[in-house]
Amino acid sequence: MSKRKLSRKQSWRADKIQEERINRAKKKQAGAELDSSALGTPQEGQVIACFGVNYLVENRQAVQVTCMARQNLGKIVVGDEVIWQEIDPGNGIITATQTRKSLLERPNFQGNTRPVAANIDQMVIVCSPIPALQTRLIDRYLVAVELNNIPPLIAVNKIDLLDEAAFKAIKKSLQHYETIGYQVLYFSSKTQHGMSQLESVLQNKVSVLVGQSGVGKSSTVKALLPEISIQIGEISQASQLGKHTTSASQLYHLPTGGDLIDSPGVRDFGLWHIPVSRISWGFIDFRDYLGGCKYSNCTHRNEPQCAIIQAVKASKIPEIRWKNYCEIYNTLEAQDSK
Ligand SMILES: Nc1nc2c(ncn2[C@@H]2O[C@H](COP(=O)(O)OP(=O)(O)OP(=O)(O)O)[C@@H](O)[C@H]2O)c(=O)[nH]1
Ligand SMILES: [Mg+2]
Ligand SMILES: [Zn+2]
Repeated sequence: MSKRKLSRKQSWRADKIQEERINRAKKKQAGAELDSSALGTPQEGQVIACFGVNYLVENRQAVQVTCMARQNLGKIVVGDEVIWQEIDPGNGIITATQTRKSLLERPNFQGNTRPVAANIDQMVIVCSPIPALQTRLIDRYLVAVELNNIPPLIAVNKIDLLDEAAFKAIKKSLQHYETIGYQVLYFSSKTQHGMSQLESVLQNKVSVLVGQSGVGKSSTVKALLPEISIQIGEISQASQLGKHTTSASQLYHLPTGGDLIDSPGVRDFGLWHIPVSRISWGFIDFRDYLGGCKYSNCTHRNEPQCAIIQAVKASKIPEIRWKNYCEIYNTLEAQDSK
């Protein structure tokens, strides 16, 4: 490529960037100042994705528009029902948010909470044999949803990777969750085995897929909606972990009715926003024993005559659940004392 050509291209690009900046600034001003009469009629819509300060909003006719939001509306998330008004075709501004039926939040590093998805009916905790299944992470998610009253279910993907013995071992490690009332599903988004059962529990509900990076959340969405384009990542050969492929949550409509929200994978799920004394309530199998300890302020870790520890010793509660509880408690306690 000649030098002259390159510089023309460069100057064209600089002009383009400048033009985009001016447009963006104009729109930003519009967001802050546009009086309602300059905007289209207010209409209802649902936020289906968020990209920084831009939102993808779908109106009731399933038409998608890119919106900004008026200031002071607070954080808007996927699943939010909003009122928006058109600025010009394809672009609009969110002018109000509707009351949320439910809200999934996660803590940020400053110790505050950050909303993740709104109006969800259930949380699907996706796990897999690779990256390895961690009951520690499952229990953290369960505490969060139990204290938020969002029903969870556990979905084990990639069962095509398991031989009979390995499948039995995974089933055994999750048996207790079924005993205490959680639904556990096994499927493969690759071979489609078990997908119809998953499809039926997702039907007519708004569900969010959560879990470690690389367990196959986006692959599961793709298996249910083959026509969509969605990014699927690889598993690192070295660490056997995912590579954090999905960077923003997105909502998809299921052909069978209901919505499915794909979310970015996590390394861990912090619970710093929850008071330590509430953790035991998040372990639903502990509830029958709470109140039966010798000390009313028992933390159920090492106190004498603790009803939870006794239940563990009597094999009524699996030791791993109690260990995961202690681990969460200790982490939160260490955090609180900082
Ligand atoms: N063998 C097998 N591999 C699968 C299956 N489902 C997904 N994978 C693979 O797992 C890898 C990760 O899949 P993704 O769908 O990107 O995982 P994710 O959970 O969305 O990951 P993040 O977006 O990073 O959170 C890809 O290489 C997929 O091909 C399955 O059922 N069987
Ligand atoms: Mg993904
Ligand atoms: Zn106790």
